[in-house]
Parts: sequence; C-alpha cells; structure tokens
Amino acid sequence: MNFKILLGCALVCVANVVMASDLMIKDAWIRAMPPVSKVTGGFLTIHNHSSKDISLIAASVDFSDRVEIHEHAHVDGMMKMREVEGGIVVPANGMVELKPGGYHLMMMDVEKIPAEGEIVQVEMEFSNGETMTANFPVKKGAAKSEMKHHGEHDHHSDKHDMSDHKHH
Ligand SMILES: [Cu+2]
Repeated sequence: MNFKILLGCALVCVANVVMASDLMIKDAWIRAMPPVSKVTGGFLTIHNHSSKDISLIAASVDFSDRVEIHEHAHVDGMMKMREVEGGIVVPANGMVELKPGGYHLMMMDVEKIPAEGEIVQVEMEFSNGETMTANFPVKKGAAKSEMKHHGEHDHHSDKHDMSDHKHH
C-alpha cells in the first residue's frame, strides 16, 4: 500500500529536519600541501543552534585512515599540537572555530594528498549521535601577503600571439 510508504517517508523526513537544524557548518577548508606530504589539516566553523552543548568527537575522510582532533597549545613556553580529549565542545547556542594555530582536524598517514582546488568530503561525528558530511575545498592557507612580487618580473609571454594586440 502506498499509504505505508508515504507515512514512513514523512516520519523520516521530519526527524532529519529536526536533527539537521541543531548544527551548522561554515567556512570549511583543507590546507593544500605539497604532494609528498603525509599530513594536512582541516578547518571549519561549527554553529550549535540547540540549547545543549554538543561535541565534535570524530571525523573521517577517504584519503586518510587516521583523522585526529588536535589543538595547538602552549606547553612550557612551547607551541605544541596535541589530541583533544573528549572532542571539541560546541557550546549551546554558540559556535566554535577550528582555524590555523588553534583547533584543527589532522589527517595523518595520507597516501595521496588532495590537490589544491579539489573538494573533499569530511564526515563528522557528534556527541548527540548526529553525523554530518560537509564539502571541504582544498586551498592554500589564509595567510596574508604570501605573494611575493618584488624584484624582476617573469617573462611568461612567449606564447602570446601578437596579432591579439593589433591597434585599431
Ligand atoms: Cu595537528
């Protein structure tokens, strides 16, 4: 009977909407690394629209079997990376930012590092039992003024067809 199918769908759809509204992921990206690199980092902002704290407890990708949740912390005057015990808490009605120099997802033992411009899917597990998959574009870090245009100009114009520059 069609009725049963419709009812089942309605229940599932409503449940999905309620769960998905609690968490929102923004500004996700993966750091582009040299092809020989065995590690890279993932960054994002997680918003929690519920009235309960929810923790990000695990993440997985298809290019690494070992994704750890890390933080940078000052330990005895040294900047160190360490695994975050119990995951990263996204406070109720608040948000948490994973960014360079702070919390990050660390992909270890990478066989083939994703190239700049690719979009990779990251699956994330939360303490409320929710799982979310988000698209993370691969790009260079957000560091400013990395472009060095001092000194000589490169002459890459050998292939220019001068007929493109006719004056009318
Ligand atoms: Cu790390």
